Amino acid sequence: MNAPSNITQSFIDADPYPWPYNGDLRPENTALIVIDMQTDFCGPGGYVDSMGYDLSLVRAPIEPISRVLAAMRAKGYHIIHTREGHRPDLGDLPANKRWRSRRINAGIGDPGPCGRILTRGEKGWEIIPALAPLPGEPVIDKPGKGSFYATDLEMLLNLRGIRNIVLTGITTDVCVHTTMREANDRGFECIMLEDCCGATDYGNHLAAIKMIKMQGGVFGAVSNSTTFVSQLP
Ligand code: C5J
Repeated sequence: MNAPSNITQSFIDADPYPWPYNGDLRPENTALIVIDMQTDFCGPGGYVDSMGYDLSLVRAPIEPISRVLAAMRAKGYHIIHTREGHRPDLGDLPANKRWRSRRINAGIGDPGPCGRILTRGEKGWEIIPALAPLPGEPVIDKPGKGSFYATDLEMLLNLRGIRNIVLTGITTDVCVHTTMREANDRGFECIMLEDCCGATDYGNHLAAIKMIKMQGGVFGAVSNSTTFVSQLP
């Protein structure tokens, strides 16, 4: 759909096309989604740390995200946060997901330095204080990688008239990518800010970004926090 003719068109420099495709970029129709910036994914003693990955890769996006958050909050854009985690009784944890995590000594639901791993209500499951949601900003609790599966995210976006989604968070190749794919298939216009994302493997981070740009932007477009903040209307 093209922007109504009485609306000024605004674009963010992005790859492979200026985003959004129709220039209809406004606080009313655009949301920032901050994905899974939880201690379990980027803090000492959390799930990713227990698996032995380099925390610096998943902590790198904290500062760029906080700049984007501040800019979008100041201009009145929608802000949504997500958390991956399971019910304390693990009734929403598929057996194969638990089995795989236990094989690598990071059993979901098992005790760890930050409480039970990836379990709702535990310390490790909380969003890190540097990116804490403000009162009124929705937090989507999801049992899977995608933010749409088994959540009310789509309803919330539709009821607010949101068409554009700015994706940030961790990890680039897993929860951020899955959410971007889910959103794209539903017709949302997506952009990923590459320095606002991080993966447990840098090669996977780069590959995930490259995948977005194929086929004319098969899942949307890619930009970065500096460009985005300087061009955000
Ligand atoms: C993973 C996530 N990697 N937030 N979750 O298990 O990407």
